Amino acid sequence: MSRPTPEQQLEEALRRQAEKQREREEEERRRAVKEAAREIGVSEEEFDAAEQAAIQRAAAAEAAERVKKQEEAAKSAQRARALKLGGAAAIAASVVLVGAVGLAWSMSPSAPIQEDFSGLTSRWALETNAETQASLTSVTETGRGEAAQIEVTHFGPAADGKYHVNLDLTSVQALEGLGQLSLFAKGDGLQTARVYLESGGERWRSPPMTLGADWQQYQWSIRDFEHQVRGSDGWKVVDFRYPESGRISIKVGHFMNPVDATGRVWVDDLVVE
Ligand SMILES: [Ca+2]
Repeated sequence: MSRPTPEQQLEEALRRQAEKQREREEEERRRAVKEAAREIGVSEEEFDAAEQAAIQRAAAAEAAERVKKQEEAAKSAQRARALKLGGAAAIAASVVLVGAVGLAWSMSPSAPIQEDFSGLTSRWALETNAETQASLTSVTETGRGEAAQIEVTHFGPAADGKYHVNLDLTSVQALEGLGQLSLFAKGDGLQTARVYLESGGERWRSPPMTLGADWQQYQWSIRDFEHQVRGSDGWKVVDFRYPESGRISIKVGHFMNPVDATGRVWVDDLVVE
């Protein structure tokens, strides 16, 4: 092999210089993300673990994309979804390259949540303050199968004047990447209910459901929920951000219904996707 020309040597030097520059930039970006993560309380171990998870997720997303491509005969809805996944895989891959863990976290949507309220009491629990009387019953409704019925016979204010009747999904749900929440509801006597997503000192509150005598579907973007943080003097509305996880709570107490109201609220088919 002949000796490289000065032009070839220059080209090689430039190529190496560009590569080093790229490596420096990637390292710099990774350090910046790590610093940002530390500022929001993510430890180095958590950061490294999340980065590893992001690499694995990107590999899984690419594998899923390959399978998707082999199923080109799918319907148009499935094709649209495959495109979406393809985009996510590409972004996840580039995100891993720069070590942008924060972005990678948002690239891993949780499994959709679908609750049809069958076998109600194994997953849902009614929670009230001590002064209030209410009950939870599984009822069979035409066309809906089992549904949850909340009956309030007495709202009793606690010392702070508040009263609550909450139907809680007892396990914490992964909510990352989920953007829509819908459920069916109706009411008799009680006119309003809301859905809350609760996570420690943070919660997300849905707009009100104004309940009618007939089943109606309520559907919101999670973006329409009010993000609140608990401070020393109660809950405060803060800038919106999406929840990563939380407990789903359907509430009919104070703030929703007057203290002298009594009646029933039925809910069914809750979906978060
Ligand atoms: Ca049902």
